[in-house]
Amino acid sequence: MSRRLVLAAAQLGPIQKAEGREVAVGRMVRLMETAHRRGAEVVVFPELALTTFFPRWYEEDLAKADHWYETALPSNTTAPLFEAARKYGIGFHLGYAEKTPEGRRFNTAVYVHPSGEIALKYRKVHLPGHREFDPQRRVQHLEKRYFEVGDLGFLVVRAPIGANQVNIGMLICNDRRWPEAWRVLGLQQVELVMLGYNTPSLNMENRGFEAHHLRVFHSHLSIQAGCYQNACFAAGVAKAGVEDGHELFGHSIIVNPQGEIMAQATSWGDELIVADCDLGMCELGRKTIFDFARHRRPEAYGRITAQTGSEAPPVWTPRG
Ligand code: CDT
Repeated sequence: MSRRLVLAAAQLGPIQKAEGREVAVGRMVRLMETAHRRGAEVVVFPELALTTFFPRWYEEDLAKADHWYETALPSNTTAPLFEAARKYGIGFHLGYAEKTPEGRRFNTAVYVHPSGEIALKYRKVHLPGHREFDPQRRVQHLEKRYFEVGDLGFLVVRAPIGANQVNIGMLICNDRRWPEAWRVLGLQQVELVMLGYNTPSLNMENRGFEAHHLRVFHSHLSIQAGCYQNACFAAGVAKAGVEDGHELFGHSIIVNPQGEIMAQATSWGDELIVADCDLGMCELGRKTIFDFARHRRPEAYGRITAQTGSEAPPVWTPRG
């Protein structure tokens, strides 16, 4: 019997610094209504979906940044998302800034079942950017200041979505560029990777020119390769458009296990894209070219976990 999943990626247009969470939540509820009308069983929202991408703003005193974080889910402000999920029978993925009761801060995502229960939580592992104010940069990217490295690993859980049990995993933004992260999910037979991102249209490090179009190309390349090499679907979902004067690219996509783009956002605003996913497609790769049990050679991969930075190779010189 075929296992089909109607998957929606809900791209969000910009959220300005001055806007309250209720504005974003209202827009997200409208996207959930649209998703329901279009038959979706799950909606994936972007990274840090409730606020502007605040790591672009430097705050000397971390406590003064507290207002960007959620201390509970649901809260009064986020409750409408949970109500919409229950009303429409749709699960949703939400990226948000988490502050724990112990005061720890993470860039976090959850998958919420229509019942309102959290079936999976993930805390971003690959934090890009820097910790201190960097005068060389055109725009700051202070994720290393505002978040700790995620401590939950790359988990996969088999959870109900619509009529199916689906192996779901998560990555957040910069994680998508690291094949190791995808492979850890692949080793747990992930079928659907939920992945939100906030990526500036321009390289802000000011250390050389990177063409505008390559930014989107590298994002798609990473997601498409991750899906193909791990025989899974992914929803890669952007926050897009000009936020606080700084442009984030959209181009949200849904990708199948062949690495093909099934649906792509065409605007830089709030936009829902939907794809009808045959989960059985995950089996072909898993049983043939990426049959890990038959073909992987972990004894040759020692450097992957033993080493962080790259090392220069030995020098060979011809004898004669
Ligand atoms: N949010 C996030 O992880 N963005 C990064 C931007 C990298 S530039 C410091 C990304 O990899 O898309």
